Amino acid sequence: KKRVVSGVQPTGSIHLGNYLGAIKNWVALQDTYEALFFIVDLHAITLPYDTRQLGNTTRDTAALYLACGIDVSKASVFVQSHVRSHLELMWLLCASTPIGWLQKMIQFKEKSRKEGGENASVSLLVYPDLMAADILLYQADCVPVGEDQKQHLELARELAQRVNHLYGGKKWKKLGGRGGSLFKVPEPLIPQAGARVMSLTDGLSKMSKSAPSDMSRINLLDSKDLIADKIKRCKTDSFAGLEFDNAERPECNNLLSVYQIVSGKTKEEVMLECKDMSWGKFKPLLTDALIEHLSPIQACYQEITAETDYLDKVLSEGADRATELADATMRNVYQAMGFYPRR
Ligand code: AQP
Repeated sequence: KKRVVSGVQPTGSIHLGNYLGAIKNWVALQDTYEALFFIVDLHAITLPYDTRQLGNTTRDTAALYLACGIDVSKASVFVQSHVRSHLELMWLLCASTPIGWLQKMIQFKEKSRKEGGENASVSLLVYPDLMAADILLYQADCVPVGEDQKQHLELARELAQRVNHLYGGKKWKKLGGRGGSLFKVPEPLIPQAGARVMSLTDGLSKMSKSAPSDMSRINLLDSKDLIADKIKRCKTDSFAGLEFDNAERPECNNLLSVYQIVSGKTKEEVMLECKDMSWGKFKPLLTDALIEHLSPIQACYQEITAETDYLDKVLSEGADRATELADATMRNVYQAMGFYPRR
């Protein structure tokens, strides 16, 4: 089986965008691939964060992975910081990463500007090295990536090739290694279109954990009343009827797309049903579909979190499995880079 890895940052509540854009796709992937899904807590500290919340959010994110349908008999689920090699490999990769590669990353430019330029943390700059370590450590064949992570995955691929060239092959063999490549070069898995969920208050920005207003997103754990309130107050427009794909109506396209996915209908069915509807008629329909889709996930989350030992056991077993795979890579990398082994 080919191996796939992916993760979500525990930087806030998991929202509909994380679910429809990432976690829901993972559920489909776990049948075909050998999957490792982790909670990337080490990435979550690259921007200022609340130490009282990080642990809780990490636990909630893990519980939601399971509640959304990640099956631990098929996939390994673990917390990134529980497998120390992510950090070790990141450092070793840093040694082969030209600073220029990191400085040209769009996400670094945008996020560091927001943090006040020179005041942004070094971790924000080396974030792509940690992400490359997350992937290369497990010799992943593919990584599901959205538009905003494409550049980081490309860097991971270039880095894998660079390290293979610098330290692999004959040079590694001379040091007693098996020779050949140290890392598999991962391929991107681009999810189908339509999975990008936009903010409820601005159809041109993506739904995001870090947006200041909670009214801009539907969190997977929002109550029925809160979901109803958020949909009632979300941004719409004053055109007649409803339609997909009109660039002048980003909110309309977003809400219809969300409805289509959570109701399990086709685009054509949604069009037939909704094209002549007013917002007043459509909003309760969307609210009900959202509640119906999210209720079983919420019930499952409650069951999982009622029993803390269960989740901890799952995470511990996941970390054991991941450590086994990671250790094999690390032994090779240390050897190929010429380190003196502990005997
Ligand atoms: N709005 C979205 N629509 C579709 N997919 C989305 N993802 C995030 N937002 C949307 C996908 O969720 C996964 C987790 O990404 P992350 O934890 O690295 O967070 P992010 O991409 O930076 O976006 P968030 O969740 O809104 O967090 P903040 O606000 O902290 O940036 C990824 O696969 C991502 O594509």
